[in-house]
Amino acid sequence: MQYKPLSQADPEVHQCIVDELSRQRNGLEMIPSESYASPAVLRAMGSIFTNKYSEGYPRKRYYGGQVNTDKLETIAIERAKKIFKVDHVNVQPYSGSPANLAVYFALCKPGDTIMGMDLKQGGHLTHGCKVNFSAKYYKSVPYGVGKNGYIDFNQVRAIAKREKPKLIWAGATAYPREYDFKAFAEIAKEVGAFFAADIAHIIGLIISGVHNSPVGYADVITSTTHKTLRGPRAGMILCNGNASEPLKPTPEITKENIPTLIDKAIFPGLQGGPHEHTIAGIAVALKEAQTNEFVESNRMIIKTCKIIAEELLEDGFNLITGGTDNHLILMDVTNKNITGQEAETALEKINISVNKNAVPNDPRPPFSPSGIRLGTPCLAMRGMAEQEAKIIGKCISETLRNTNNSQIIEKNQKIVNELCLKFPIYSGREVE
Ligand code: DSN
Repeated sequence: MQYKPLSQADPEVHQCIVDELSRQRNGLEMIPSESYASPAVLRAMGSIFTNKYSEGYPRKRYYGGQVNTDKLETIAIERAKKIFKVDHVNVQPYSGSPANLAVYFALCKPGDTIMGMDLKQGGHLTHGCKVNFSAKYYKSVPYGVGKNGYIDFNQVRAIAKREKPKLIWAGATAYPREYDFKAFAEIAKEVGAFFAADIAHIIGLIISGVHNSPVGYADVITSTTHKTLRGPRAGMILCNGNASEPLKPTPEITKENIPTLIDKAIFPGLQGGPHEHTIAGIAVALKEAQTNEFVESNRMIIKTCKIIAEELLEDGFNLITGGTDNHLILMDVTNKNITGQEAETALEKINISVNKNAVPNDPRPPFSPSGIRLGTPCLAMRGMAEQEAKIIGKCISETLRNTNNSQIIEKNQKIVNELCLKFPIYSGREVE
């Protein structure tokens, strides 16, 4: 069979990829949930493993021809087990939301009470937001943050004692501080709940030892693999204990049975054939995550984030919790007489991508919230360090204080362009 290169086979799609590559190269990506997958990860993901059906798990499949998929999936599993020092890993979730759905499916019955951080206070949709399956099929009793923006553990404990949830989640999408997994575990134990930690945002920080780990505290840990892990868009579930034979009936919902319950929830409970090409990308990302370069880059994510936070604080910006411990900043911009949407648009003009975001107890509507969320994973991955963080902090501050001043916009656009040229991404032809 004769194949044409993509540029000839489908010039329209090829052009979209070329244009997106140019956008990524020429702008500063500061949406904290984004990252750059390496060319090796991209290569693995775009491989011929996409052709293969492999329902089941290594050595227990429903289709033949699994000699290479078994080897591949086992490599990914073993790498994750080694990194996190856990007994059991499932690398088949299609992404973070399906991974979380599997936790519910494994550990709860419809109608059970579940508890996660309120979306309006920084939590994730799948942790019990009222428009999501997690609140439609379960009774959601959310917790939030205190006046200082930090998770209020007195409130978490009080709600847990009152509502007796079956499952408590730690993890969020817009929380700028370190999570106290031990405190969550203690509360879960007090009320007899399962404790799930969703580490999607901070997985790279945990691997690099710059954020504490939920291993040893959480009964089950979920993550995406495309945020600070820098892998493909997918998910992963980690736990301790051993899974029993998948062909046996689903066991009782107990802590000891979690590995089996999770495996059965993913397949055949929720998903069909695993995306082995994506699992190939996860395996490569997990190998890269064991390098010094990965660890150093994650250290730099936090350092640069703190520097940008300091610059913004100096100029009177209102940072939720007054700063950051991790890779992201959540900032209420209304004291500068702009909305989150206006801030996002102004920064887009200087080629910095951030996202508008609600702040805790936001009086404004979700489509036009009071804040923005920004972060440094992509900056550090480009090799930017303290000096560049200072420059970027100043650019953001000046732009947001002068959203209608075209000269200032132009000046900062130039600074951003120069930084992008000095710290290129995908500079070879390997991803074109
Ligand atoms: N949408 C992701 C984020 O941006 O944080 C969470 O799923």
